[in-house]
Amino acid sequence: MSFKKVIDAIQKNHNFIVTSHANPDGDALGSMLALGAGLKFLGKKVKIYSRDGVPKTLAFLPNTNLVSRDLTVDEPFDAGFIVDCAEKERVGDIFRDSRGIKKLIVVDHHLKSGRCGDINLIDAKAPSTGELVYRLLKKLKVPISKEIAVPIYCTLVTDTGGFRYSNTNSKTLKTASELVRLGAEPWFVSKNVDENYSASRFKVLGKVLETMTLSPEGHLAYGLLTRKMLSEAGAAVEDAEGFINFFRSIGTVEVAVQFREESDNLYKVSFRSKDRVDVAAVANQFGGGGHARASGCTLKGSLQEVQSKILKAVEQAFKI
Ligand SMILES: [Mn+2]
Repeated sequence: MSFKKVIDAIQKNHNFIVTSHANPDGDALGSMLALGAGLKFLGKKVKIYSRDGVPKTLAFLPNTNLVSRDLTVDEPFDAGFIVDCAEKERVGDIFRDSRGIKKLIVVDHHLKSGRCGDINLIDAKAPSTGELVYRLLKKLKVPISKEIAVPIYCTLVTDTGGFRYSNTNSKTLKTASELVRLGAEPWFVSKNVDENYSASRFKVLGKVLETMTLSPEGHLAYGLLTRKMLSEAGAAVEDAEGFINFFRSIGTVEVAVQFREESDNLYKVSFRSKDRVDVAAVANQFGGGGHARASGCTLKGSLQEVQSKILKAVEQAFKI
């Protein structure tokens, strides 16, 4: 763990960019906002960059007005942070091609991390990237104000499924307890994260649930989300977040898979597992990544081709 190197880089530099993967989720955005606020407290100049801006569902977080969607390839920075992701290309094309960032620092908790940073602070055991940011800010003696506590608490809620997933342990709950003491309100965050959906979400959910296929022995469930379903329901991709968890929640299911049509002959495949199948290993076979219980990859081909490749790999994974 290279906390020391990261702390050094923060102390020696002034002008930072903080970013994460495109279509940021709660952990990505919460980590950016908390780190940004911490760096500002230390007197640093900070640009928080998100190619896709702030999703509506996360607009309740403090300081989202400071998130910028604009970046040019030559914009100069002493150092750049990528959080919750370790591949420059996942941030977006402009960031991937940027020439102005002198030192790149990755803070991430994914199992198979791209480690594209000059410094890589990676802990696959951390429940969220935000928890790593929290540890970093404490080591930097940054006082944890409410504007830091709330986004970090949000990273825990979103990445642990509301403190239910296997990445939740007593330390996670202790951290959450500290954050609540420091001003994060559980109901405020949960209400915004889990009870703030659009009605069109449920219209498209109905269509996706109808596509569900269950394997004969009931261990595998998979479903499909197409662009047509989204447009018929008047829904955006972000309205369909987390549908795969419905498939995993079936008692007999160990692995759930969702195929989402991204464009013609291009599918985003998401995986969830319950207890034993390492779905990060499955996603890795197709150039994707993630965690043992939640992962994803993108595949080219017709739906039939993509499904047959993926379902074969999942079948194999059951045998390991
Ligand atoms: Mn994460």
